[in-house]
Amino acid sequence: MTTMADKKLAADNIRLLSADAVQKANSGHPGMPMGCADFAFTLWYKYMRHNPLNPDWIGRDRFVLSAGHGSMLLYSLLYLFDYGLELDDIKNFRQLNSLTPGHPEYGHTKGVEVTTGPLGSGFATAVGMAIEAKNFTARTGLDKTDLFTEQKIYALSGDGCLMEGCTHEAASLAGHLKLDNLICFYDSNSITIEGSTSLAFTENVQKRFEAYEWRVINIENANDIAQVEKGLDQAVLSDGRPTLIIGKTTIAYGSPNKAGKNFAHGEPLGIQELSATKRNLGFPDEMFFVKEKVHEICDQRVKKLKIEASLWDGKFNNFLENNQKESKLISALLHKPIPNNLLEELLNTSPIDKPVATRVSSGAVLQKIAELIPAISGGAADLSPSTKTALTASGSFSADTRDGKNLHFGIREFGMGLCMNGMSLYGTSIPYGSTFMVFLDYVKPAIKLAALQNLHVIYIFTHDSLFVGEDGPTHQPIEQLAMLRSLPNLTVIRPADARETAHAWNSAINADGPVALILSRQNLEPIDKELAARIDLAKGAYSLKVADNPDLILIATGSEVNLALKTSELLKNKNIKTNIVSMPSRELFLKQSKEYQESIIPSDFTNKVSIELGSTFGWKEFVGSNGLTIGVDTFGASAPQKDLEKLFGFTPEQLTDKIIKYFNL
Ligand SMILES: Cc1ncc(C[n+]2csc(CCOP(=O)(O)OP(=O)(O)O)c2C)c(N)n1
Ligand SMILES: [Mg+2]
Repeated sequence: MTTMADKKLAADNIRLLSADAVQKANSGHPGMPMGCADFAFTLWYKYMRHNPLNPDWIGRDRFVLSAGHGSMLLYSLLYLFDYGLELDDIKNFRQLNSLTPGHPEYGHTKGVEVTTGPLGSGFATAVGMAIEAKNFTARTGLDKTDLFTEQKIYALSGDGCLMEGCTHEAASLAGHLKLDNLICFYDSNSITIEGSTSLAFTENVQKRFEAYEWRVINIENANDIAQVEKGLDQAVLSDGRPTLIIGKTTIAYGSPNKAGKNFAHGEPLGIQELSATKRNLGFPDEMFFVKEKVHEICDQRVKKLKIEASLWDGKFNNFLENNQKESKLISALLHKPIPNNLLEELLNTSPIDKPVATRVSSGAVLQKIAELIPAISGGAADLSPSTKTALTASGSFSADTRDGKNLHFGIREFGMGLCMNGMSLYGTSIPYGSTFMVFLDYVKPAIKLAALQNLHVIYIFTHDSLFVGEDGPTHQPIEQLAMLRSLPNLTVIRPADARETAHAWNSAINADGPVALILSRQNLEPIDKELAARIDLAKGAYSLKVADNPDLILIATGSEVNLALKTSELLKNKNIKTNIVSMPSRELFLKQSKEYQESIIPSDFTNKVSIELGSTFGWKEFVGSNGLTIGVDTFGASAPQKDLEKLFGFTPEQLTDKIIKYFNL
């Protein structure tokens, strides 16, 4: 029997391990781990279903440390619960190549479910996990067993998380969707970096969450384990809504002189104060001291957890054996196999021989993908009629219909992106999300987190240039392509017509990280059939048209490929010979061998032109210092496309003149 005193001892030990690690690193955040140790230990020890032996166990509850600055709290737990962290890892907190970086990094440290640090992002990611858990179990019939009914997604958030807008978006969606598998703990310590929350945050959080249709449970003193247990006993019993536990805590609890103070947030306690804290908590004045009793109770618990997980596995395997159809689907969702002939199937579905917008051909292709790859699910931020992303063969995911694959994220772009990350991290979806390209500014931080975590999520950004026309400059992307291309580990693909769009989706599905598809609102002529035989999108760029001894190389992307072809015809009339390079993906091209790159865009060839209806930023890299970059480096204007073409010099005639003049041809 573990006594309350034993549990308190463990929580105190977590406080001190965390404070010691911050002290040794001489950087980090001791306050939050010290304040939340009672809640977090209680959760991990008594309530959470997890399996340290197999951190990827699909039956596990998820724990998301949204307040990522409190990473030492998580590392202390991973150490005590035997996830593979050693005391030396704790001693190496924040050091180069350690398993204990400043903020938790998914894929780097076993047991870290999500990369967190940008406040609020973990909370919203947890909402995505809760969505996917509901969807996965409903689609596979597992919701009718007792295997997943108890599964919870836990998030730990602080004042900062709840101030950030993304938690508003995600909480609003979670309440609407009645995600009763979601339990968020709010570490209400009334302190942030600058001082008391009264400086900037006085709203009634309880009423706010009740308005979102959440259940709110208050723990008056969440540094008292008995009260924490009472709160969690209630929280784990679903009442049909997501749950917010508001736990009042004291930052740096246990420190005689720094508890409750804002400077305990992000600086070491100091050697003297650390000693005083250890004295106060009845611990010896030693660094990284772990009481035997604490190891004992954690080890016992881990043993039990392992037994519970293996019993669960037995039941799960039994389900798989007795439910062939469901078992097949579960396997497809978990392993996400890709048919060998995917590209062929997509080309057969794509309307390749008539002028269509690439958003439209993408929509057609997506239906086929959803049919062939069950793990595909997603939606839009209220724009699916425009982004063409609704799956016609499937229903909507809602509080009443958990098995629908169409997600209605609402007008919450940032929330959408973070939910996509959560869906992907849960492990049973290749999620996609869509909006107008210009609004990717609202979702960018989520894309960065997807790139950092190498998540296979797919963005569909439509209305990809100022040729959206009449909506005007607020709706016209300019710098968005350059911004996306500057993000490491993101593959950006801007196809030129329906054929290239089928290829683009093929590459997106075969990618092993995040992808952004950039699609047109306006119709685009299909690339001439003969030329189209040269399409080699997977290489990122290829020669669509080749001349003998060319005078020029025109490099274009997306809607500007056709424009380049037309321009080359006019140039030909003037005896100027051009090569046309279609470059749908800079990233894929830069992954090719130097020889291939040189064969398409030779560096010693001077007369090179880039044509793209957006910022010219980045194009000098390909056209060289003598080359010509044609784009738009101002904002657009509200007018019909025809007028904008002339205003910005994007007619074949204007382009021809400009090129001839520039190169003195
Ligand atoms: C999006 C974002 N903005 C700012 C920061 C920098 N930052 C880290 S912690 C913090 C204060 C957080 O306060 P709170 O959540 O109450 O944490 P506590 O001080 O209670 O540990 C800030 C501003 C951040 N990590 N993420
Ligand atoms: Mg706080």
